[in-house]
Amino acid sequence: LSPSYRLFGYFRSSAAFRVRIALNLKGLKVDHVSVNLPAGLQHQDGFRSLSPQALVPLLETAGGDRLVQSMAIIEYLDEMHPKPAFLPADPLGRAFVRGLAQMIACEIHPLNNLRVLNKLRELGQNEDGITAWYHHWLQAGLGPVETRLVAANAGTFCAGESPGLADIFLVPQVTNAERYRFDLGPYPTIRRIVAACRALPAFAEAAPEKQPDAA
Ligand SMILES: N[C@@H](CCC(=O)N[C@@H](CS)C(=O)NCC(=O)O)C(=O)O
Repeated sequence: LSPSYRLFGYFRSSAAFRVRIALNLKGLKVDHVSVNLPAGLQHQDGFRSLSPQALVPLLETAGGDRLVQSMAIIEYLDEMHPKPAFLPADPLGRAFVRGLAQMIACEIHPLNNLRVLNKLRELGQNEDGITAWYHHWLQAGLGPVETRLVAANAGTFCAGESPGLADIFLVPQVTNAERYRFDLGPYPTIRRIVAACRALPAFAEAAPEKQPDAA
């Protein structure tokens, strides 16, 4: 069976990591194209002509359509390949899960992205300042995620007994936090859920260090 999708990503990109998890959970075959972000390849004309924002991930379908933004890509995959479902059946459950995913995707991740950190460096911030910035936004974002999970009496995963959209966003963000030596002690529910996810091959095989382009 030839792959029906092509994923432009980078091993360390947590947004691409989300899409890798989603593809694995759906059991979909994919060809990986590595875009070396630290080397700036996302800014070259070749990639920018595919993705005007110069960001990964970008998913190309068998029909040649190109999709950007990990949330949109993952919801597209969920609609095209409904089993296993990434969202609960009830509207309240769906809003809960989407809320968690957006707390990560909209309120934490964009502030700690490579281009933002590079801009801070350009404005004269040293590496201690960069780490303080990074940790600040993690703390501001993960605390409320933990609170919501505790209040909802989260199951093995963010919403019940099977992994879904919120877990797909949580694991890469926690992986980034670990890389930046952020203390996850105050977030026991997050740690428990992430451990449960990592025990699944779909998550484990999507991890940065498992990718062929890992440095
Ligand atoms: N909101 C976007 C974020 C995409 C994004 O920020 N990608 C990062 C890697 S995780 C990137 O390509 N960064 C390149 C840069 O900062 O120059 C999504 O969810 O797809």
